[in-house]
Amino acid sequence: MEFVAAPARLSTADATFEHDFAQRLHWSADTDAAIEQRVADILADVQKRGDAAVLEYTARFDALTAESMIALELTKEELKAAFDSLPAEQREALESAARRVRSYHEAQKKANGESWSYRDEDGTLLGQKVTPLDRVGIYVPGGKAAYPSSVLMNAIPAHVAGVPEIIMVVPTPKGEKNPLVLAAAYVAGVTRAFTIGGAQAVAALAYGTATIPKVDKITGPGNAYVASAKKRVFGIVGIDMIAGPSEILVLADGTTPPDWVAMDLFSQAEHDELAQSILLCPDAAYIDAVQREIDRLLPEMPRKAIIAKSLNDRGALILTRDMEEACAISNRIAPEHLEVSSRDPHRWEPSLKHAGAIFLGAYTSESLGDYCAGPNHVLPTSGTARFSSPLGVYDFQKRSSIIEVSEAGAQVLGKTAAVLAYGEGLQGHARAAEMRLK
Ligand code: HSO
Ligand code: ZN
Repeated sequence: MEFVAAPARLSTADATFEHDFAQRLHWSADTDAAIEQRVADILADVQKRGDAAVLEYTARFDALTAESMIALELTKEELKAAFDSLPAEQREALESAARRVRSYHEAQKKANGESWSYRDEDGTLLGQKVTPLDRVGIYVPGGKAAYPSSVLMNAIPAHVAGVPEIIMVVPTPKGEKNPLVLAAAYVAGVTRAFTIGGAQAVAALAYGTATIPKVDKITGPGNAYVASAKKRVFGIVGIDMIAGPSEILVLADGTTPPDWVAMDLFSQAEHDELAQSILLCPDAAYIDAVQREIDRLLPEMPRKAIIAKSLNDRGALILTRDMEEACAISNRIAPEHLEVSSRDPHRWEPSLKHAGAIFLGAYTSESLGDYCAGPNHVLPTSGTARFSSPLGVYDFQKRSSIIEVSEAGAQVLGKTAAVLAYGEGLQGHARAAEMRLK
């Protein structure tokens, strides 16, 4: 079968631009009421019946039976054996990616993940104490969406944060295990791993069962059931984000070989039919060249059906008046990944405010960031980069305020507090402050 990929051609100079642009960007993340109900039932059942319920759902949905949950635990030896079974090239790639991701997150911890304090003029000590979460759960999808790289991206920042227990869950339909996923868990320092998935696994982590320890936060991507379950258990446990389909926006000044840009657009389109790949460029001839490369390269792509559907339904090649306008439109989109494919990326970077990750220069293909550059590949999607950040060490830490008021400090603060407390009609507060006045 022949596939054609023709992303929408838009131009900011067209009268219909705003309308066409809004239509391209719009997508529905509507939740399905039937899924919501099923998930609510599964959560309630696991909360009530624990391991027995998890075993039943695992047998039903993954065709994986076990006498007890313990039989579904992957031992440390099994994780190591999976790692040892890989070809040397894959072992080395996993280790080298893990090393770079670890260094990056160690730098992140040093820069904004450490405790701090200061003393004011009265000798009062004020500060913030940063502590890791005690126990986190990492959800890893099974089947075709199983990404070993995502195991690294979730577990390594938790490890660097100092989380002592990292519990991974990964569905293994019919018992089929993905050795790369198990090996990544080994390399990333996962503490325990269970072959369970879906809403039942999220429930087990959130409520705890006789076998599965209750965690403090659940991170990691999943299908609609997993996303719905994570939303529902939020509040009992923390969650990371609910990630939508992948997105790439390439801002090009026309100096990068057009086949490089075409392939970068494919790289996210191949994730999902709902993924979004957009090119913004002030040079019409260059946009034509990229479209020609899309036509030339598509037939070679094993996932051409997914790529074509994603580009046809959600892709766009947008002609702008200049690079300034391209930057402004990029900020409106707030893409998950933003490539500044320009000879002079630092000229444009200061104008770019909203993006999950910014890739500067023609050599910085997004795919390098997806695997091994170092920064996290779990990023805000669907415009949420306007207000949120990549997954990081800070997601596995929390902060406590520290206050140690000196005797001299209590004399000054006591008066201020008492006045405000009386104003609020709270005698107990006022007198607690006043008792410490000389
Ligand atoms: N681009 C994806 C991450 C990924 N890519 C995993 C390849 N494997 C979401 O940002
Ligand atoms: Zn990717």
